[in-house]
Amino acid sequence: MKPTSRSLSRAALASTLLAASIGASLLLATTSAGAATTLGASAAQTGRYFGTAVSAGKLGDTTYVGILNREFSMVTPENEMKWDATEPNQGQFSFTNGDRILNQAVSNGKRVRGHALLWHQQQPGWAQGLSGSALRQAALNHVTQVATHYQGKIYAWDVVNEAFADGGSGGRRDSNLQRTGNDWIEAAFRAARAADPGAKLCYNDYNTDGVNAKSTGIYNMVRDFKSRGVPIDCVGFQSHLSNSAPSDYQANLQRFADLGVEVQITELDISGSNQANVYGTVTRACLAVARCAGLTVWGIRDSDSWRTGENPLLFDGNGNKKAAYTSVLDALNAGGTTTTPTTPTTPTTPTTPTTPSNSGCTSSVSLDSWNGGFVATVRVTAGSTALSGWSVTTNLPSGATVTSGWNAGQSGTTGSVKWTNVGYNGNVAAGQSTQFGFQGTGSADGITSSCTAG
Ligand code: G2I
Repeated sequence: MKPTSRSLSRAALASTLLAASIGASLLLATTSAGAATTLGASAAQTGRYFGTAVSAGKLGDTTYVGILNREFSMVTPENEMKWDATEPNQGQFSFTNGDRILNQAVSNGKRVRGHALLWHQQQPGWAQGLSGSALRQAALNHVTQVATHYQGKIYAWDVVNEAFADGGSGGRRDSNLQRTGNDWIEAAFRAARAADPGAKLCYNDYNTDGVNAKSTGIYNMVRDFKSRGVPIDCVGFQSHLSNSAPSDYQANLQRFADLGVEVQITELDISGSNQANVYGTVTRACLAVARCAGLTVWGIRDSDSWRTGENPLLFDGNGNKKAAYTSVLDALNAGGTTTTPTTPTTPTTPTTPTTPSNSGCTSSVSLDSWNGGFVATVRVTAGSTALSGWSVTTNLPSGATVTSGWNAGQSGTTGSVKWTNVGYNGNVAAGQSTQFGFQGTGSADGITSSCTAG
């Protein structure tokens, strides 16, 4: 029997419904695959991270740790890797709290941003009392020691934090570090690169969230560093914002990215009634810039924020998601450019091969050079018996002059310079190594070294 038009339309309706329901379930599957439900997972869809500042003192708080483990893929120690925390007395390093945060993060599959090797604030009292070459040497030794301790474990270091002045000058901020010479920033970057060639090295600052005199001063420094081969990989935009973001926020990120550095939002927090919208705007700006590697908020719950009473974060004091959270998550899930991860540029070039001069120990020099200067890192390695003291002679080419050294006693500044262990690094177990370093003017290309035990 011929189907009636009614039964035809019934059949058609049924198949339409069937198709619709298959379509709906397909659509649903697609949507849920593309809509991750945590900040870290949704940022990962475009190759980015989503991080938070973490305080070691809160790692026993189960609500805090629950949100941390669920939501974030990057961690920045809020205070625990700063100079006052890591070197409370000169030459005595304390990594306990920094290590706690790092280990908690790594064991939960997160990466770590190191913050911050040199800053005019949160310096230990002994450093505040230094100036000139003593401070320069202490600062570079600090960079070397801390970056060496965390070598291979840090995604990116804020090597220098907040070195530019606020206001219209576009110049450097006055500080004890700045008074050691304008090249202190590049010397710090070179020392950090020598200590941990695998970490991205960032300059980090605030009030740089649009095109203004301060961000332009930093832009010019980064451009200069890139042109001279100073090892810089990234610029951190803290983004402590109040109710709005500059209209050229994204354009400002993009102009830095166009210099060939990665850009990162490093300390995001936003006060005010427009908070949720601004969080969305900032997130979309990062997503629109291919070299924007990720965003970090400066704390988890409003009660964890340094901005007491301003409630600038994504979770309320009870750990509940706020509208700002949803705004960020939706922006991340809407997608954007896929970020193009870069690897640190200009890795240190090891120069001299190990020169075994006698039994007992060997030495090798890593040089990080720029036009007119260098930082040398010397590794001293014990042979088959332990060392209870060592000395290294470095032979510098003519024109090279040592201006300061660290972790070794020094005799001479040009030509043949002798270095002797200090109290804490004379004992080196068989097969193990210790390091010292120095910086100087001129070119040290061709430097050789030899080590003597005892
Ligand atoms: O100031 C906000 C941030 C600006 N950019 C660099 C960041 O490193 C900085 O973080 C804040 C921390 O969030 C605060 O927690 O840096 C402050 C220090 O300048 C930190 O505050 C300090 C207090 O001033 C100290 O009294 C306290 O002992 O935190 C210390 C540890 O809790």
